[in-house]
Amino acid sequence: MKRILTIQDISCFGKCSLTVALPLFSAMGIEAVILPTAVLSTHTMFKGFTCKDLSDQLKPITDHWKNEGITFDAICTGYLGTEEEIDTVIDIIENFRNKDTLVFVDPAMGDNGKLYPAFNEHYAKKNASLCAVADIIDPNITEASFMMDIPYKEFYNEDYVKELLLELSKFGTKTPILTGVSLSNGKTGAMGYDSNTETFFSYQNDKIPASYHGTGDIFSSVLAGAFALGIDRTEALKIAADYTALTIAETEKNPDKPWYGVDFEATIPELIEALRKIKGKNNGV
Ligand code: PXL
Repeated sequence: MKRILTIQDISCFGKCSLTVALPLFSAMGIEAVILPTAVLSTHTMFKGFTCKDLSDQLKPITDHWKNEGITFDAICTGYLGTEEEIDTVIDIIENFRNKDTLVFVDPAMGDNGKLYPAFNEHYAKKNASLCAVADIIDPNITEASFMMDIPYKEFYNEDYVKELLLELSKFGTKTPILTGVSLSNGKTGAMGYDSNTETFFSYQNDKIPASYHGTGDIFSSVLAGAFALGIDRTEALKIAADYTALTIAETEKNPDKPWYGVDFEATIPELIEALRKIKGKNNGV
């Protein structure tokens, strides 16, 4: 069984970061090891959230793992807290990676042209150093533009997306993937760039005209999990995008329409089924 380390906060209420990554990795048949960077009462879109920083625990926890000889097939990161914490996370990655470890970074820090309340532009730039040590990164357009000081565009064309990807690849990441990319009216998905082969790849599906918090973390967890399982990149984009879209559609049926997080639990059977089909195909069944 593949083992993945996921480094991000626990928002006790709100369905994001570790409270979605852990169940999704488990559903995907991956052993999930968690390194919580902070405990928050809710995610930061709620007013009055509490936050206990756990930065001083990261080194003792990971030192213990090292002594126990614990290793990871993949390491992924999501929402972090401070610039110092980014440095600690880079050290942890360097300490645990070997030539086969997949390092996946989601520089989660903003959306819709704005940074989340806890962050500023300096923090955004610091994320570039974390992206530099990753094999795969999956910022959205907001995060990419803040990291690189390229103006954010709400309306754009494919050339803009390609320009962002080429600039992201200059960080040193082999495979940057931009999420929330719409390449035509009524569609959304993701586009990536493989710097080894200098080729772009993308996947688009129908855009559901609804917006919920936490969908970026859901997309990112499934994408990281798919890569950790060795699924090829276009299939990985498809499984993550289709699952996210299905989850939004399912949430739309909920009369409460919980803005703070989607009903991803309801669609886990379809995720498992999609993975089963890929496995069947790869085995030639
Ligand atoms: O990536 C979403 C996220 C994760 N964790 C916390 C957040 C957010 C988005 O607002 O506030 C604490």
